[in-house]
Amino acid sequence: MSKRGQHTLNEILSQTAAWAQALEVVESHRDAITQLRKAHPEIRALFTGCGSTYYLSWAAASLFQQLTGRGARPFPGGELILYPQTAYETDTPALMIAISRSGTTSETVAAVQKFQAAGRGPVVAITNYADTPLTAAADVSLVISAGQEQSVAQTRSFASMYVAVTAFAALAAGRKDLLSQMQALPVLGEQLIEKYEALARSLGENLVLDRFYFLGSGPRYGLACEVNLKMKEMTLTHSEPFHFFEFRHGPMSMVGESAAVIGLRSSVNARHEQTVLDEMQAMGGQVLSLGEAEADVCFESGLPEEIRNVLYLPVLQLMAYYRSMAKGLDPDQPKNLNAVVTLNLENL
Ligand code: F1P
Repeated sequence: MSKRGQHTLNEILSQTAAWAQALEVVESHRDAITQLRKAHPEIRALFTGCGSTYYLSWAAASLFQQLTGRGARPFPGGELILYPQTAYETDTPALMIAISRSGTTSETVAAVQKFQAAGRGPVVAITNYADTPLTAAADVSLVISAGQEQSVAQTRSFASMYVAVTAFAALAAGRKDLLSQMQALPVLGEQLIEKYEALARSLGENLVLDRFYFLGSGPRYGLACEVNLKMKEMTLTHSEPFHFFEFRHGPMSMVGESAAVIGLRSSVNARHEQTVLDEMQAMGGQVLSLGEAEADVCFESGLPEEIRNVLYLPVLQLMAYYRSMAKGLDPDQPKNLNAVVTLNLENL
């Protein structure tokens, strides 16, 4: 019998080895990715997944567009099968990047099959398991086995696939230099975990807090969505993600002494984003900022903004883990949730 929460903690703490493998996997597919870029220089990208991997698609699409200058949009797998006309542009080919830890989630696999049946374009899979319906269907598969997990909620797997997608976007943009700089990430991640685990624990164990708001803009919005999902799944706490300025348009009415407002701050817009956090602190909220410098959690990575975003994840995943434990829950096994969600999609 495993101890309550043992798998989640182990997976969070060991994730940097999976980041390193993600970089190796992308590097080993460099020719295939370069070939895709050259064969389809103008192609737009559709990123898809479900749950955590849908949020990963959000983060990835934004980053892909920022790095390559090509249009990219995220869709939940389910929306691509129910409303493909809202995603596909008439007569315009697209590149689909399907993201799934398991490679077996019904909607994601069906979205890929539907995309292929309509002859829309090539498919790249980003996943943690080989030999799945997803890898069987994809033209190129980036499989990061070191991201596999025993827990239901994604932590190590998510981060490993996010590193892979970041490296993929860098190569799709022809930026090999960024891929080389990413090699520093695993060591930086380890240092960050070591330095800030105690802070994550004290915030996580603060049960006076009853609501969590995660603010992230641009490529960080999808990451804010994901850490918000960790709070829901693992800790059964009211939690929501927002773009920084959006939070001021209504949601800030919820801020008071029991609210945590957590800012995934950029460098490029640090001043504006910090202004929002300062305002929430003045309203009584418990504020935590994460960023490259002058933040409660400082990365001090020296890396370009586009490639260091994975560093936001471990401390916030740990915060969710410690809150779950403090509430007497089992973070390895969230309520009402299975590791893979399967639906009967026969008639779609
Ligand atoms: C995604 C998923 C999520 C869910 C949970 C378990 O599966 O089912 O929807 O929130 O985190 O994983 P996958 O397609 O990435 O395997």
